[in-house]
Amino acid sequence: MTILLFQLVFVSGAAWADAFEPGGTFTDEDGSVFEGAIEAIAADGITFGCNPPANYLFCVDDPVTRGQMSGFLVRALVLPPATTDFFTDDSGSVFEGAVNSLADAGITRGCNPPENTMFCPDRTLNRGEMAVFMARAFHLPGSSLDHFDDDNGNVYEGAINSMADAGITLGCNPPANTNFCPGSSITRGQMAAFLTRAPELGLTLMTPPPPTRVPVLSIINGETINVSLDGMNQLVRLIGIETPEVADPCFEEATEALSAVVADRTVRIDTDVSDRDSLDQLLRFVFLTDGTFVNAEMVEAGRATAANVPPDSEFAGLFVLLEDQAQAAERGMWDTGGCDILP
Ligand SMILES: [Ca+2]
Ligand SMILES: [Ca+2]
Ligand SMILES: [Ca+2]
Repeated sequence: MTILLFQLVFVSGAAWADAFEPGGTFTDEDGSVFEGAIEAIAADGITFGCNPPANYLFCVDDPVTRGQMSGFLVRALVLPPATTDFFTDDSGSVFEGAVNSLADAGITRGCNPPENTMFCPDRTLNRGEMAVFMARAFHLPGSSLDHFDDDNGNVYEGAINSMADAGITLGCNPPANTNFCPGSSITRGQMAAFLTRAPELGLTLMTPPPPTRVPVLSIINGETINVSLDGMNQLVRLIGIETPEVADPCFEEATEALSAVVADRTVRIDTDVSDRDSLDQLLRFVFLTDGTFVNAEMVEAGRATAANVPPDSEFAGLFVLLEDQAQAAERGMWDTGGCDILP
């Protein structure tokens, strides 16, 4: 079949023949500094081009959209199709299948945390979002270093530092490279270069183990649940958040808030870096099956505070942001008329 298609392509006219030589699959990036990288990922089946069905163009200078990035990663990781429809805003997008595969593998969470009902497939991918995708697709360890100034408090800072640790990226203001420009877009050519530089840096794309689905048996407190995993009861400590201790104000309210979200439900649990904490509890991000990010929801509701414990820092920036918003809006424990924890 492959041979037949190959022959059909080559007998179908002079314009086609021109398109295939001398510079590989695409013609519009011939001579570009990215051509080697682009032709390499094309040869690996990671990209098909930008003018289907002919696909002899790569659109090297176009910004990468979130949908396109999903397509790149799903093909690079050879992820299987998903049976869950995770997002509402990608219906009819050519990338919907790839987006669902990526979400099912736990590599993307959506674009509107903590609800995560949308993916924003047509929006331009920014460098911060790219860092998150790369950190998860390459299983980059968490970082305790702070590489750049302009991402401080940014929801992507943890992933950006992990990427910088791994040597995948330099800053955006050479030669000082003190900034990362997390909000800037990247071109399809730069994306290709990122993907092909990885092996030189000793990095391998790895399909992550899919998030585990477990029934919630009981709620211990606002940051800990008891689940059934592989036939055993296991305590799961929610990563990155902290709720009041048992004797402190707002303890009951935090426990009730978590219970209202996860009691008697099946949840998806997913690791950051560490498997367990010092108390032998599983350290996990907890999601409802519709994608709702429970850890984040607790902070957003003002029932938990952000508590960054490196190396499990993937969402540390998001949690700080949500805590600031909850405090400003006086939600939950920040409500001076409620179970006020403030002195
Ligand atoms: Ca070419
Ligand atoms: Ca969908
Ligand atoms: Ca920083």
